Amino acid sequence: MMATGNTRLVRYIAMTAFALFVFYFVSRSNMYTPIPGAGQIVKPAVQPETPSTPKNPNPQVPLQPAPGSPAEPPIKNPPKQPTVNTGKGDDISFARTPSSPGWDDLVSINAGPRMNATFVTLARNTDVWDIADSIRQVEDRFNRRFNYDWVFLNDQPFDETFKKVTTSLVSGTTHYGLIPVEHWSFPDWIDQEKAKKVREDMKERKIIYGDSVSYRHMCRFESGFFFRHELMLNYEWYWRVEPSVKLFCDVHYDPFRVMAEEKKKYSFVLSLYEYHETIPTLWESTKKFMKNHPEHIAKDNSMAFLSDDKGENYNRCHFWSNFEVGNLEWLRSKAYIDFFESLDQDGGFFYERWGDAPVHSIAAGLLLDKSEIKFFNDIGYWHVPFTHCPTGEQTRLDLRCHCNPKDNFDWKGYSCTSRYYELNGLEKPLGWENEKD
Ligand SMILES: Nc1nc2c(ncn2[C@@H]2O[C@H](COP(=O)(O)OP(=O)(O)OP(=O)(O)O)[C@@H](O)[C@H]2O)c(=O)[nH]1
Ligand SMILES: [Mg+2]
Repeated sequence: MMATGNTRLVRYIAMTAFALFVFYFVSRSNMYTPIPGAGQIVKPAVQPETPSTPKNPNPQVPLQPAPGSPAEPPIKNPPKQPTVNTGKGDDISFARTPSSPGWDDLVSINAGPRMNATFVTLARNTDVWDIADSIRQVEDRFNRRFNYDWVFLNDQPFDETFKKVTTSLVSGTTHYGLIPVEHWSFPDWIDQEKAKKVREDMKERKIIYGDSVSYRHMCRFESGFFFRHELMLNYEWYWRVEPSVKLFCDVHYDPFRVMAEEKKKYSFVLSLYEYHETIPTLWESTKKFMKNHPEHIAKDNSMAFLSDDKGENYNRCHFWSNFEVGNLEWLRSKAYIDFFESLDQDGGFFYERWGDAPVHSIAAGLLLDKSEIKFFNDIGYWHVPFTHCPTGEQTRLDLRCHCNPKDNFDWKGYSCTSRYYELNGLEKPLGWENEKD
């Protein structure tokens, strides 16, 4: 009996100890299980103190394999990247106004998601120091906190100096591509003799770059091929940068992400009138395209930006394409490719001197909904000889701009930016009247 009683007592003690033990574990694990949506602290995707990964600031968005490397064939249809992981509105990675959290932090690697995006520059080896200047500005004002890649394209192989200098300056990964000869030569339907006569004639008439063959290849490449280069197939968004440009203001937010969130496809900071002599028949070709492909013309397009008589004549307004942030999938779309190929067949890249700026602009104006074109007032920019200095003193102070507002081209007589505002029913930024001619 005694033994039985003792055994029972021991069993009770053991069971009680076990029950307490189980209770302890359950209660502890409850304490540390995050309750969805209950305000737990989520670590930012990027820890600023992990300098070993500066080239991939967002581990949730894996870096692309080195494009173009022999072992890694280019991704023809890049998988859709997770683009935006927060709703509109401000968060710590998306400071758009001085009252946004994180506005004052211009040092840490930005914690937000990254877009599948790259800078892109077409350049010659001799452009190295001029592009170094541009990169330094882009890095200091924006990319040192975002570390986006940079693709360099050239019709000749890049030399070691070019690669060394640019790689040392870019905070993201750099890629160097050779342009295939088919993208930088006369198509077989072009009459070489006729093209030569045009160049000689333009030289006599002193038309800028009128006698240059390479300038024409450059304009045709930027119009129809850069976005199809194998290195570019890996990306969805691009920001074009030319040698010797300036950025005047801090860029606090990610312009690629702004484009995606606002459903934009093309953007600009400067617009102006093209020289008539370089594009006498561009609009005739455009009208032919519109007739042949009415299916590509957007219903709510920006014809009023391009024409003052509902499409009969081109007013020569265009977005200046040496600065562009845009969507590569739009440029690779059937609509855009049909447009480019139709123009290319007509031969005006060689029989005249069609620039990529009016070509991109007419495409954006006709193939996109007008709401898909963005004007970045807050990106201060200069490419000889024009300045875009943000309108509005408070904006310039908040963004620490170092441009003279008197130089702002936007509201001068030769700019087309007023038309963009009017066409889109936008209110011009405060203070614009003080910056007219
Ligand atoms: N690889 C290569 N790049 C070129 C060539 N010509 C021009 N580019 C690049 O194409 C872009 C446009 O050329 P630019 O010479 O700047 O033309 P632009 O802006 O109309 O004229 P500028 O007022 O002289 O700047 C720049 O990024 C140049 O570096 C060329 O023959 N080969
Ligand atoms: Mg230039």
